[in-house]
Amino acid sequence: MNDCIFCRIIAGEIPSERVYEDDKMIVIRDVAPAAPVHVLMIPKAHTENIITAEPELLLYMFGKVKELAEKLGVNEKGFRIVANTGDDGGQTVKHLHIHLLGGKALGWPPC
Ligand code: D5M
Repeated sequence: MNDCIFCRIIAGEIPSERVYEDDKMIVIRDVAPAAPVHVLMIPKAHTENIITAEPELLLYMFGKVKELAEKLGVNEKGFRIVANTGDDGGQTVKHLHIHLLGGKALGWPPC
């Protein structure tokens, strides 16, 4: 998966600002933040998106959201999590990732 940018970030071949890491995932600052707080939860094992991922992995990642929101200081005022999926979902990087955005009042709908 050398052509996968997130696999290369996980391997340390491309720099990133990691805010969290464990054996299953990394969490990095988004390079083009859409909010004052904008990080990406990225599993270490390559899988394309929510459709291809094992349910146990998704459960694990969603189970980490509260801890991350507290760490990033957005748990009290609120935040949004987003998993763009496939072409119609606007997924540009084909390695599963969950956006966590906050730090301001976010608009809806997103586009
Ligand atoms: O979102 C893919 C996201 O990945 C998008 O918000 C930019 C971000 N991105 C792309 N390359 C990098 C690097 N190198 N570091 C940090 N963030 C990055 P999607 O949901 O696929 O549209």
